[in-house]
Amino acid sequence: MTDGSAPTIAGDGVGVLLAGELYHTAALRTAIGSAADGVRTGAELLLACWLRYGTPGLRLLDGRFAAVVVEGGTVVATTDHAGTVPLYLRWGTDAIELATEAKALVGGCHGGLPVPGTQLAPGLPRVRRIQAGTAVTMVPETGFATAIRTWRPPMHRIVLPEDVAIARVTAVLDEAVRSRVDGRRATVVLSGGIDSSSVAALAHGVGALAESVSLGTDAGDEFPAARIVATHLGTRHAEFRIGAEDLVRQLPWAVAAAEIVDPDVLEYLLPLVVLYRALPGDGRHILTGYGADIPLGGMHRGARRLDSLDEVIAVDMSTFEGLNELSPVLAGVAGHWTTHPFWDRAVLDLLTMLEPGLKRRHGRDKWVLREAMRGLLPETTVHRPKLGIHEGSGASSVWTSMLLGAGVAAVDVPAVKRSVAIALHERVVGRAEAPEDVSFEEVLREVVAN
Ligand code: IOT
Ligand code: MG
Repeated sequence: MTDGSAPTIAGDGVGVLLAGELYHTAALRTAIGSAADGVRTGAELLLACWLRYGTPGLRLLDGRFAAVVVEGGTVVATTDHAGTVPLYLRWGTDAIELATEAKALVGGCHGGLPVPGTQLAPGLPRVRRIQAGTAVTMVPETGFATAIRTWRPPMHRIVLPEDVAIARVTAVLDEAVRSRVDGRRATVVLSGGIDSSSVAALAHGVGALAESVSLGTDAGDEFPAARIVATHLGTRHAEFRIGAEDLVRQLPWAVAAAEIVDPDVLEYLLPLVVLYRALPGDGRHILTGYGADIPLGGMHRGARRLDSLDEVIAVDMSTFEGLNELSPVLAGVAGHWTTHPFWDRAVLDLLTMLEPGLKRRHGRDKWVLREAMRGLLPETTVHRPKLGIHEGSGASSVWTSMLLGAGVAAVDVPAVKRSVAIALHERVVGRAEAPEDVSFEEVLREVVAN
């Protein structure tokens, strides 16, 4: 799972493997100095950084990656600040196996013992996930393991004048988009909400927006809102409409890609997986607006008071681990690469740190972002209220009606959704069955019958 450049490199007795990409590399090159001269790929830069700084140097890396460094008898496995590229570990009696998909590590009868900086993967007793913002050092010979944190969500909040906060958000998000496109042409998955519209406008601003794409179903769409943005920017835009029940039938794909059992999160990820699979062409470079709601409290429309808003933000920022919402596998199953500017390290730090009164202000949610984008987007987009992807696409409601149609009582729907997710996970992750061989309806019938 990489951006296409050579993922492995060896030098000075050190081997590195980089799954993903580094951003904002100019500053890192300066810090490394002449050893960075002639360095081209992310893996080469990681190696140069390692040779100069060692394990603590992993704290300098800013990107979307999982990486492994092998030196002498030591193996170091690390994730980016937010673990956006999942990294799984199985430490058996004679080998350490690492993979960006848990399903690659099932089977075998060893592994699963506690390792610092890791958590058990759901439903897989021998597979552990390297935590977000963590580097785990392992010595296979002795069984020794230790971990350091490379990032933590900020807990403090900063107070800024409105204009300063707005300018900082604009600058940091613009830089995140620039660093992510880096001369390439990008597709933006566009709902027409403020998050994805910001990304589309900034990508267009640097001449990198090849096309925006929107998903709708026969149960609902946000096509008009997305079209307003594309028309305003004057960019190419495509709409994909699919039957809502057919969308829900693709749940095995979403579970296989996300490798999670949380039904709420699966409802967010399912429409995206379906859209990625519907896109024509191969190897697209896709930008999303995903994740903006987490540091900005966008999902919590009910949290009116600033104390409760900041509290839910703190909770969301400490519970995203292992949900794999930003995993590249979601689009990787369709041969595309994704990246998420709102979870750029500097963007995430700033948005999290801003005091909640800048996030809910003058009666608006995500106020500071809306103001930052005012000059780039139509007024209707700047003011458009939040609509979740699971609502706009009908993913939640149609999954519910399919359960009701299968005889599930309304009160049992949430529990049955979870049971279906667990049963699907058992097959497409636990037994690594191909998602095309797993029928949603068959799994649902089995769950209902038990
Ligand atoms: P939402 O914010 O609606 O969508 C996430 C991204 O998916 C959008 O920014 C956009 O890039 C893309 N997208 C959404 N709808 C469409 C569409 N119809 N067509 C094309 N692209 C679309 C959940 C949510 O409401 O999604 N995501 C939250 C976080 C969930 C909470 N997670 C957590 N607490 N760990 C978010 O922050 O984006
Ligand atoms: Mg959003």
